[in-house]
Amino acid sequence: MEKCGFIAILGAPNAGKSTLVNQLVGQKVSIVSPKVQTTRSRIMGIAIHENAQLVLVDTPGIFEAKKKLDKAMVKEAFDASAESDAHVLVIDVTHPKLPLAQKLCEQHKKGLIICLNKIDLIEKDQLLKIATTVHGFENVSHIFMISALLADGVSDLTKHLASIMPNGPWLYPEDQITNIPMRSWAAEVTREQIFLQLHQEIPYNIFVESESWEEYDNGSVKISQAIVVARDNHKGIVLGKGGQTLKKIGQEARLELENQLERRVHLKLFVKVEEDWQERSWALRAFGIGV
Ligand SMILES: Nc1nc2c(ncn2[C@@H]2O[C@H](COP(=O)(O)OP(=O)(O)OP(=O)(O)O)[C@@H](O)[C@H]2O)c(=O)[nH]1
Ligand SMILES: [Mg+2]
Repeated sequence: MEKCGFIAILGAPNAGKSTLVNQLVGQKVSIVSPKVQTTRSRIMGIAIHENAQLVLVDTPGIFEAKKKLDKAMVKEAFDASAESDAHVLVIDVTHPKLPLAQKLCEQHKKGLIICLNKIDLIEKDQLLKIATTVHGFENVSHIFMISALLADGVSDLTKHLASIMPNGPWLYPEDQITNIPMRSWAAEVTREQIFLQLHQEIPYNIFVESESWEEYDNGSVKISQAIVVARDNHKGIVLGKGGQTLKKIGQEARLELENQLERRVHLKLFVKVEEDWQERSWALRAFGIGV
């Protein structure tokens, strides 16, 4: 009998949700950075364990959102949660934000699986203190202690998730690992580099769009992408002195694309200014990824 279900991966920004999804899938489907609010929309990673297909839904971090954009991101996380068969709350043990976790547990009547993540970074006795506190929260069905980065404890989590999936046919072909269209995924790879190479507010004010994707007979692919910035002065920052910053973003993104696509990639990046892109078409464009 086949089993299949949706698993929402929830938690505060930077808790390690995307790292965990990538580790469960065994390949990188969702971008990761040391900055908060890297993930903007729901990204699905698909994993298989024995007869169970696990559809992991990576979500934007949950926090007290005030701006329109931020509220839309947090709503994505809650919507994903409402539609799922299982719910994993990822807690960064180095910044556990326990009041937020407690509140989420209280609201979550269906039961939450808690992953205490980044255990590679703290002492055992401190971890036990956090585990004891979390154990007292309402609606907690299981607690796992993991390092998503080092894959420590992740296989136990996989086994548990597989065991609780409902009976039903697999929803995706066996070799599919994400539901994101290639073009959107390629845009995410560039956005990840922008997060890694640029500082302060810039990464939060950009949008990357793959405008064309051309395949050649020799197996190579040419991808053109627009980096859309909200202000004129941001354009200069993305370009850098003599275009050096953009060049570096392009080089690193191309390497990652070549690595994952296993073929030669020509990546053409250009920067354009669209002052009101966030207001005008935020939901359509950013949440158009896959869902
Ligand atoms: N040391 C350590 N670092 C980790 C671990 N898991 C994640 N990280 C790091 O934590 C940072 C944030 O990881 P992400 O996976 O992007 O976190 P996220 O929860 O998806 O963040 P948002 O999408 O911004 O909400 C990255 O620098 C990761 O490498 C872990 O188990 N140990
Ligand atoms: Mg993320």
